[in-house]
Amino acid sequence: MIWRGRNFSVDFSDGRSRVMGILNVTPDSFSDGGSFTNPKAAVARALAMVEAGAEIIDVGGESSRPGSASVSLDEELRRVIPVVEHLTRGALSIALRPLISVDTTKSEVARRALEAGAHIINDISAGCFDPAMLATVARAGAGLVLMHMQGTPQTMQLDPRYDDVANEVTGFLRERLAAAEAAGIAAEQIAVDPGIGFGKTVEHNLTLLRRLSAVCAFGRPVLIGVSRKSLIAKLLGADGKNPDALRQGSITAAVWAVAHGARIVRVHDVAETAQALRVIDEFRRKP
Ligand code: 7PM
Repeated sequence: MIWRGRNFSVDFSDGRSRVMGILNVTPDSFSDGGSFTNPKAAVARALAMVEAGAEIIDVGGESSRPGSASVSLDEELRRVIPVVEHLTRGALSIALRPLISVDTTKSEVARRALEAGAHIINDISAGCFDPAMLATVARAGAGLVLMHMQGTPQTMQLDPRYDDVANEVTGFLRERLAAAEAAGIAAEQIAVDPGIGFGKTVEHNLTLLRRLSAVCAFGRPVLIGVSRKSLIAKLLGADGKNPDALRQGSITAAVWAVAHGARIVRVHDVAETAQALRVIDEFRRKP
């Protein structure tokens, strides 16, 4: 399986899973041990994650924390674009060449980030929030992550309901894959993500993690983000305020996801997760 766009290519046929390191550039980012609104600090953090084994850096300027307020276009551009420019134009990109994805639902942020050299747009709304998003990704020939969310970040955790969560999530992803392809995005540019924690109860999340094969059946790389999420905190009876208390649980969830077919995991603790995945990748490898 290959994931590629005009300026990147990831070949999963080597059997290795890939770590996507989370780079929050939000002043209110809480779960990465600090915030990186200063581009220099953000670049240093990105470099550390790449050295620790991240092959993709996911730059996010709009917190999608449940109940969080949305960020203005100007503010999100101010946070994200300088960091993308540093990451794609600086020495880091030449020496280590991480792929840069940008976690945004705004087509103007996507357009400017892709113009600055980003490779992938990670849209937690799967192109539903901004009607120009799919055309923007198509025009740039970029990679795209299509993620499922029920509702919006402001309201999604109030009362999530499904008749059959696995069916509804795969049905949504099937519809968004078709919409993306109709907009001129090739299937090989797309990765899919069931959106752990995005309008889901603990039981919904567990069902999706048990039925990952249903998401893998699209034949596209599956991305899972579960690192430090409230799912892990709830399973451990932790309050979620101390990220150290969620590290081992998050790694275990990442290992489960990869063992059940996920190809990319989006994480905070890159070194520890990369080590775990190196082992599980060998277990998975076909003889
Ligand atoms: C507060 C709550 C802050 C949740 C941040 C988050 C995903 C993502 C995020 C994911 C993809 C986080 C999330 N999660 N993109 N962006 N998949 N594709 O825990 O699961 O980082 S934001």
